Amino acid sequence: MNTDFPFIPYNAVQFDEDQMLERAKAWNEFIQKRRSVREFSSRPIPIDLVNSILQSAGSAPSGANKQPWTFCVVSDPKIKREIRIAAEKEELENYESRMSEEWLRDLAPLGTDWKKPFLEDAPYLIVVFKKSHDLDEQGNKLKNYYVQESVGIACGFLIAAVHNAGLVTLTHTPSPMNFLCKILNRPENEKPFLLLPLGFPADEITVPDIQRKKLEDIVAYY
Ligand code: IYR
Repeated sequence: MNTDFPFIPYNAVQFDEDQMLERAKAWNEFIQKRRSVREFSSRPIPIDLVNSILQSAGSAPSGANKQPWTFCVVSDPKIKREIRIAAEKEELENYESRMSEEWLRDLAPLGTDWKKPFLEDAPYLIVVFKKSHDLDEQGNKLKNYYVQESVGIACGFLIAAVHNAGLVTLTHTPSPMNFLCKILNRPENEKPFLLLPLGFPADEITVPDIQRKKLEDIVAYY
């Protein structure tokens, strides 16, 4: 077999069956506590914490191990302001004319609107870009595969790592979000995927009392 990678032993983590169930239940209980938060404290967080979370995100599986993502870390208040102004401009148009009646009705219980103060309040904004292709040193295109799936999985890892660290985030998708390429001066092979404010929740916030679907409503056994 011709391969660029030597194969090395896989040292699987191992637990006995009781431990496995206990760990699965403990993780479930913990991840169930995660909520999307829209009001952020400006309390700073150390960059080491952000970097560690992003390393976890970057460990996600990806098509042919191409890792087709870039995580932009924004803390500069001037850039955050620029992003907020551009995002709110798009969102105002969304809420006032582009979103359907049904969509607005579905969002009403969540209390969202076009105003996005969290884009300035949160100490960090993580702007995730997907790389539709890569470029070699000569500028030739190199293919990436299952980009949408890969970057989506990496964002899932990121969100879980944020919760694990005791921080909060929100999957924000200002739409359209091309303005992020310009503001952050990204190369042409990168397209914005998701914007995640990162920080502590503001004091005494509330979240909507949503319920998660029951297991029998999300699983089919064969
Ligand atoms: N992107 C808009 C609208 C929005 C859409 C969905 I679907 C949500 O679950 C929440 C919001 C916004 O961020 O307000």
